[in-house]
Amino acid sequence: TPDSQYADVLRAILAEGERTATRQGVEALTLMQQTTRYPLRNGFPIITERSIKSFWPKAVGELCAFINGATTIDELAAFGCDWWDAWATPEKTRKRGLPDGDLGPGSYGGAFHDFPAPPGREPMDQFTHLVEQVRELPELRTHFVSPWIPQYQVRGEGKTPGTTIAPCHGWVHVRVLNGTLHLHMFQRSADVPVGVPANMVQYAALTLMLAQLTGTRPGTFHHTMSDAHVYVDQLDAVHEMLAREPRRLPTLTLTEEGRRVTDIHDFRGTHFELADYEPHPSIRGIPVAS
Ligand code: UFP
Repeated sequence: TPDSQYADVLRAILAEGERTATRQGVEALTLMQQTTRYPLRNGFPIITERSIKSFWPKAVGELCAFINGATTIDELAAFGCDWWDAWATPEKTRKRGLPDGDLGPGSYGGAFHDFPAPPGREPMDQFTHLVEQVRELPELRTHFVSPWIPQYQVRGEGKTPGTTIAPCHGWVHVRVLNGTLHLHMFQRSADVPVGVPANMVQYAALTLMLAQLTGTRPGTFHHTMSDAHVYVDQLDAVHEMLAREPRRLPTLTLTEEGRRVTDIHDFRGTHFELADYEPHPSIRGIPVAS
């Protein structure tokens, strides 16, 4: 059956969103707390309102890179993800005292893979820890990952954050119920037309990876978008998507090689294959605020 949750979020923002100024200089229609849930047995959440066939593997590659601690655009490119240039321009990195092309230790890779530890302790690799904990104590409600290192997120006059970006997504709560692994991802800031389709793919794919690594069945991907927004320069594209009937969700599965992975760091975007994806045509050039 077709899935209209993504279109429903867009429609809710158009109907109830407040027009507000943003850091990026383009106004946005903003609505707080939109949620979606995708039981993965019903299909995989890759939007059908426009085709993202050409970029879903890059989204998975990006998350794999972050899990491996990537903080530079070169490291991200090595995982097949080439869309970070706008966030690591010399102007942005130098202003924060970072090397060219480096998003900084306060970006996703730093937080996921090298979370700062108290003196005398090793930095924390959060996903290694998560997998170990789920394997050992699946019944716990404490399986949680955070992309947010507060000391690197101070902004304002005279302050220097340790990153060129403030993580938008990646607060992850994993819960295993009767052998089925559910994943809830909280997203602080959600560009619903452009960013969210990629973020949905990333964390639904993560659900498959974690289930594979822990011998559980993939359950539901829950997505909370705290600040869900549409930039006003994206409205034409949004109306175009909403004029299209949502279609049934495709299937994303791990390849044979992917099913043999035993260490979370070894997953790659190429370990997934997509079937039965019959979306509406892509929409080129939807503006992205950086
Ligand atoms: N954004 C996403 N998903 C992402 C990503 C960025 O939606 O994966 F990297 C959007 C959200 C927002 C902007 O429009 O990027 C970040 O701006 P801010 O830091 O002001 O929330």
